[in-house]
Amino acid sequence: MTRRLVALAALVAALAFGVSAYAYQAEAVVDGGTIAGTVRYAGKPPKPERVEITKDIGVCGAEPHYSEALIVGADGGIKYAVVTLKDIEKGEPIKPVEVKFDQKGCEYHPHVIALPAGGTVDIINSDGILHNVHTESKANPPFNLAQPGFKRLIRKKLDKPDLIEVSCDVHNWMRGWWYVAASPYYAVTDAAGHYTISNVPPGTYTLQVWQETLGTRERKVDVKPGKTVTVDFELSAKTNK
Ligand SMILES: [Cu+2]
Repeated sequence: MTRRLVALAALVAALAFGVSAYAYQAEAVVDGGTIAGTVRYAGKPPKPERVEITKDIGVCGAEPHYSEALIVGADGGIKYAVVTLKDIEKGEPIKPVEVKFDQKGCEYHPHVIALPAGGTVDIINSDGILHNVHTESKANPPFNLAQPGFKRLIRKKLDKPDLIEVSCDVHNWMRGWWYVAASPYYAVTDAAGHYTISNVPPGTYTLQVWQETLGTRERKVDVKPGKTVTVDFELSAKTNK
């Protein structure tokens, strides 16, 4: 491909993922504000589905497994949704973050991680048996790496914003997600569905929530100097887009 075509392909990939084509710029944040809220499931939450363990029962079957694709708490809060400021152009610098992604009991812990572009994932094998780490990335190079029991750590740096599904070809029930954000303004919801994004430069932005089975949803948010603004999301299968 010519250089122009490569650049065009990168732009198309960026637009497809929903990030803007401009580069994020670091600048000192004066009188930043906070965005906080809850991501909830609208309606009656589905029952967690039991996952059948068919292999390496001694290690993988020690605890019962349930699908983590949609975890709804007692008050409707959704765990593992990712909230980002989609169109922020400037703000606090991106730090070289390292995030742990552990394979334990033949499950990923945690099920969803988020990190900024340029961050590193520490892929840990706590099980001492063979796993393989198979990524379906779009902007970053995909990989499919065996991680035998003796290989405790694989480190992978992710340079570009991306949304990456991770699976294991040895244990076909293992599923996880890596959300690589374009800025340091991102959060993963906790078990109650709460998130907080702080030190945001005052201004108006598009706040996006993503959940692996319910899709994405956006809200405009106006961040005032030194204040906290509350933005809640209600997601259902119907809000999927
Ligand atoms: Cu595995």
